[in-house]
Amino acid sequence: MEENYKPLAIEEKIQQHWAQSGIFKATEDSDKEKYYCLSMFPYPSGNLHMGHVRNYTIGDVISRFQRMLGKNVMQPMGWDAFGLPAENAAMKNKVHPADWTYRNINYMRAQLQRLGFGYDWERELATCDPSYYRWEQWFFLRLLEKGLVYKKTSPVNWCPHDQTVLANEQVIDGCCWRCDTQVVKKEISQWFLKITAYADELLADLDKLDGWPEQVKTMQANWIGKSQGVEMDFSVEGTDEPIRIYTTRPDTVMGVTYVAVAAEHPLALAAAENNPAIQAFLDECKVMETSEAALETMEKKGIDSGFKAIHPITGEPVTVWIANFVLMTYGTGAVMSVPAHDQRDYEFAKKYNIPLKQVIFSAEGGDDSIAEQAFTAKGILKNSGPFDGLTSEQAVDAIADYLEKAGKGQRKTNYRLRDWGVSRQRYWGAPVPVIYCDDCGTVAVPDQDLPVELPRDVVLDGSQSPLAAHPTFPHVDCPECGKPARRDTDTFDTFMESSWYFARYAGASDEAMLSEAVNYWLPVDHYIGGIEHAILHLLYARFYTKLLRDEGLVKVDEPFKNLLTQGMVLKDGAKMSKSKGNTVDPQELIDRYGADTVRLFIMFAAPPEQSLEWSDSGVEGAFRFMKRLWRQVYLHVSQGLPTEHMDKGQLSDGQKAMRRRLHQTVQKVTDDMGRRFIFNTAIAANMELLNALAKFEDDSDNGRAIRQEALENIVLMLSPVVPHVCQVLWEQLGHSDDIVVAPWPKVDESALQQDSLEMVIQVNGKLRSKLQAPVSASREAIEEMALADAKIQSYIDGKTIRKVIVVPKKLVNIVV
Ligand code: LSU
Repeated sequence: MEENYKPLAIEEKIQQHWAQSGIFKATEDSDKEKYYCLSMFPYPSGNLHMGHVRNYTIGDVISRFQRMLGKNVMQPMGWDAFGLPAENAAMKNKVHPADWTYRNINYMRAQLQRLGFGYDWERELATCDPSYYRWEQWFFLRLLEKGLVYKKTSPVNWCPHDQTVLANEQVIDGCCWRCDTQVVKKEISQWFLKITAYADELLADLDKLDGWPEQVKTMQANWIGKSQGVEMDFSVEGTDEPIRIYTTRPDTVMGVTYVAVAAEHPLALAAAENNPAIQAFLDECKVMETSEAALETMEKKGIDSGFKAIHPITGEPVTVWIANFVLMTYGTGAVMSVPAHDQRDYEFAKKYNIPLKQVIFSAEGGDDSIAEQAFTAKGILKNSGPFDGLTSEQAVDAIADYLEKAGKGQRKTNYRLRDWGVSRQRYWGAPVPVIYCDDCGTVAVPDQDLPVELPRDVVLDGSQSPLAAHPTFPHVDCPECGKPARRDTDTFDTFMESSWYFARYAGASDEAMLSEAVNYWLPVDHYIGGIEHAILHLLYARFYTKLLRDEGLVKVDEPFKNLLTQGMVLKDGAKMSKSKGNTVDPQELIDRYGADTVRLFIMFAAPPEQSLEWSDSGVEGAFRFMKRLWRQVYLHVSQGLPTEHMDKGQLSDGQKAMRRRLHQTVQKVTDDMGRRFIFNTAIAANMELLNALAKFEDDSDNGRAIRQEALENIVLMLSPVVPHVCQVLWEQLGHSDDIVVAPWPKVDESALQQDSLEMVIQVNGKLRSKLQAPVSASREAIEEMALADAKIQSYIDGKTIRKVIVVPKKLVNIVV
C-alpha cells in the first residue's frame, strides 16, 4: 500500500473501473426491493455550480447507502435542455442553441463523472432530443382529445419596438432588456392545460405525502388556495350587466362602501368611452407588471368610474372604482371593498377619501379601533341590520342563506390556482403539434407525423418569433383537407419537459411514451432538489402524474414518495451567484483536492436541508481527514493483516469498550443516514471513532482483530460519501469485491452490552472521583463501592455522612 494519499490517481482509476464494470446499471429483474433515487436534473447552462454539487452529492450518498442496505437502486441523470438561456447565449456568442446546449452537456457530464456519482448513464436523456419531445407532443394531443387543453387569449409582455414577446425575466423595470422600450401587455391566443380540473385531487393528495417537508406541502396548499365563500351580484345603475364578485368574508358584506374592478373589466372599458382621463388610467395599467409580488408592493391607484353599484342587501348605491390592483385574470375581475376590515381596501379608501363603515367588533372587548388600520379579525356584527349580534361564523351562514334565498348570490368553493399556460413564443423548445386550417379549424398533427421537429436554420435576432419567421416551417398542408394551412409556431414551456422526465428515465422506449418498466420503478423513492421548485415544478409533476395515470400510462397517484429540499450554498452569508461575484468553482477544488474531499466537505458542513456556508478552511479540514484515514489504514495494513479471528469470549475491558464504541457508532450512523437523512453527524461519529481507534494501542491478536473490524466498518460507513478512497482502502483491508455492493455494517448487539459503566462520585456536589460499577449492581452495592473508594475516603474521613444519593448509571453524591 502506498504510504501517502494521492486522490487524483486513485479517483481516475476507480472511475474507470466503475464505467467498465457497469456497476451502476439498474435493471428490473431483481428480487431485491427497488429504490429509485433522483436528483433534479440540471439546465445545461455551462458548468456545474457548487449548488449542483451539493444536490448531486446528497443524491449519490443516499443512493449508495441504499444500495449497501441491499436495495436495487436506480439513479439516473439527464438534461433539462430547452429554454431561454440557450437562445440568449446564441445571440450573444453567435452559436446555435443546439450546439451551445450539447457542448455544455458534454462538459457537465464529464464533471459529474469526475465527481464519481453512481449514475446509470444508459438512461441519460436530453429533453431537446426529438426522441424525447415527440412523446410530449403525442401526450399533448391525447389531452387535446380529452378536452384537458384549450386555447384562450391571455396577456404577454410585448415589446412594440422589437415586435416580440418577452419572458418576465426579460422585462427590466418595465422595459425591454434589449432596446429599453416600454413593455406593454398584449393579449394573444395561447394554449392552457386544465390543471384546475385536478385542483381538488392535488390538494387532497398532499395528505398522502408523509415523506415531504411540511413547508412544501403548505406552499402547495396555499398555491392551490381552496376557499369557501360566497359569490354575489351587484347590479349597476344604467346597465343590464351586474358586477359579479367573490368573497371569503361574507360576514363583512354590510361594510361594503365601494366596488373595485380591473382595468380590463367591461365596465371599465365602458367608463373609458368618451372619458380621456379614465382611458389614460387604463393605458397606464397596461404597462404594469402583474406578478403577485409586484401587486403586493406597487402603489395602489384607482379612478372613479362614474358608475354606481347597488348593494345586494341594503339596496344602497356605492361607487365603482377602477383599480390597478384588481386583475381581470383573477376571479371575476372585480372585488367588493370593505375598507374597515381589509387592509388593502383601507389604504385605498384613505387615499381617495372613501367612507369606512365598521360592522365587525371585537367579541372580547379587545382593540377593534379602525383609526389607524383595518380591523381584520372576526368578531360580533353591528351596524348590520338583520344580522346584528351574530358572530362572524354565524353571519357567514346567515348572509349566504339570505343571498341564496333572494337569488342574489350563492355559496361557492374557489381556487386560487389558475390553468397552466404552456405556449411560449420562443425558438428553443418543443413545437406545439397543432395546425390551423381555414376550413377545418384547429387540427392535431397526426401521430405518425410526430415529432414536429424544431428546424435548425432559424434567425435569432431577438426581434421576432423565430419559428413564425421561418421560411418553410409554418407552411404545411392541412392533414384533413390537404389545403395549405399553418402550423402553430409557439413552443412549450420547459416545465412541460420536467413534468415527466422522472417517468421516462424509468421507462424509455422507441415505441411508446413509457414502457411497462415505469411501473416497476415509480414512485421515485427519494427526490432531491432546491426549494425554488417547491411550487411550480413539483405541482406540475404531480399533475402530470395524474394525467399519465388517467391515460393508463402509470399506476401511481403521486410521483415522489420522499422529498428532500436541500439548502443553499452561501459564501460570506450570501447565495453564491455570478452576479455577486462570490462563486467558488467546483472544478478548481476537484483538481486540487480530488472529488472525495469536495464530497466530504459538502456533506460534513451542514445538514442537507440547511444552508451551507462555504469555508476554505473547512475544505482543508476535510482533506486533512482524508489523509488521516489513509494513514491509519496504512499503519494497520503495513503490519500485515491480522490472521487470527477475534476471540469474543476473551476480550479485555478495554477491548470490549472499543468494540462497544464501534457498534454504537454503527447504530448511530445507520439511524442518522437512513431515518433522519442527516449526514454531517454520521460523518462526525466516524471521525470520532477513528480518533478513538488511534488511541487504541493494542497489538494483541484480539486488539488487531478489533482494529481490523473497526477500520472495515469505518470504510464501509464512509464509502457513500467518499467512495473512491474507500474502495482502495477496502481492497487494502483484504477485500476483493466492490465496496459499492458490499453490505452495510450490522450492529453486533452483544458488543453493545455493557458489563460495567463509569459513574461519577461527588462529595457535597463536587466531583471527587469515578468508579467502574457493574451494570447489574444494586443501589446499596454502588453506595458501598463509592464509600470504599480511596480518594473519597480522604474527603469523608472524620466527617458525618448525612445522606448518599445514587442516580443510577450516572452519579453518587455523598453529603457530609
Ligand atoms: N432543471 C431544473 C433546475 O433547477 C430542475 C427541474 C426538475 C425543473 C440545484 C442549487 C437546484 C436544482 C444552484 C438542481 C444551482 C438543478 C442549482 N441548484 N443551487 N436546474 O440546473 O441548489 O435547486 O438550475 O435542484 O446554485 O441543482 O438546478 S438547475
